[in-house]
Amino acid sequence: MKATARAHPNIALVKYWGKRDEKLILPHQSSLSVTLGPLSVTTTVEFTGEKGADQIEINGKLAEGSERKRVEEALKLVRAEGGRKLGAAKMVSRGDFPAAAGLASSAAAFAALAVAARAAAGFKRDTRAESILARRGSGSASRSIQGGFVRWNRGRRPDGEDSFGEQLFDEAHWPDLRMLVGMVSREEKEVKSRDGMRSTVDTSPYYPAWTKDAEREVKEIVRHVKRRDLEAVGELAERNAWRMHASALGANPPLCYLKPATLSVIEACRGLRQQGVGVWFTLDAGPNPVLLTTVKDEALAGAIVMAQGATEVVHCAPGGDAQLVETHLF
Ligand code: 2P0
Repeated sequence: MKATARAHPNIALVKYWGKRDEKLILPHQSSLSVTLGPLSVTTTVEFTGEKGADQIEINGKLAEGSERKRVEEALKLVRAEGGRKLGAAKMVSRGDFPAAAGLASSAAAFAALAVAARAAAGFKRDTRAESILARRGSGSASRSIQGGFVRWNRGRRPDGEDSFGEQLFDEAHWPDLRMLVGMVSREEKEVKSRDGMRSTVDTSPYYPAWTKDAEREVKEIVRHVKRRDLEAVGELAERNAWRMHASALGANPPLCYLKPATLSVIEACRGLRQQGVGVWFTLDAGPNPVLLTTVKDEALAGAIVMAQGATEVVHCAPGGDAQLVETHLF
């Protein structure tokens, strides 16, 4: 009745920004991401068989408010499938990277929770069911069940059963690809992704334009990733990130996730490219740029981010699948 899982976060190259169903977390568009190894979240879940409230601890603190509610909802879904006899759950989760700093910690967290909770309830591994459960916690988590390059299919069904992450290429497909997260800010962002995307859908006149290109862009990036064409991937990822941020800037009130240092890094990237260095950027809903490069140019790309005022650069490579591990957190 106890299981522990570890999952990596992911960074989208063609992004998800906006829900067509808030409760089931169904997106307006498909998206494609690469898994960020070695960063990870580890989660242990035990179903105690007893009555009472779930006990939920995240990064050393008892979870409260909306964070607690989201975990409770996910556990409830597992109980609905596995039966009431499972009882209350105890969950302890720990990440090895800063939460809410623009890195999608919720993606790794809900992916690890989905794998651990289903295993603790006695289910065999099933990446589709795990991805759907993870999605109910946080949309991007549907892309962290499998490693490498994962497409979250938009799906058409109102019940969301066709909206899950699907691995297209595993982590061995492009082992020298590097994603460098430039920590230009460690502050929690003022507007969380969930609220930001809702406001963009509801108030930005640019939102329909943003969704219009999405399915085509996913198809296009799959072709570029297949050929391991960094220039084509980089150009498309940059354009897609700018358009996502443009749709958010068009919201009322406007949503600007960028800081001056974000733009400095972006400018520096462009400068490096003019000197023949292969480096592009993408951005999540936060100020920390993620540079896309390869081993060859990794050191130079990292140095330029530090020179623009980053406090740290986190070096990532394509990571593997979410896995069950033997060492429990309690
Ligand atoms: C993505 N982001 O595709 C996009 C790009 C941020 C910018 O998915 O409301 O934490 O829990 O589904 O998944 C972050 O949003 O939002 C995100 P919910 P989530 O990675």
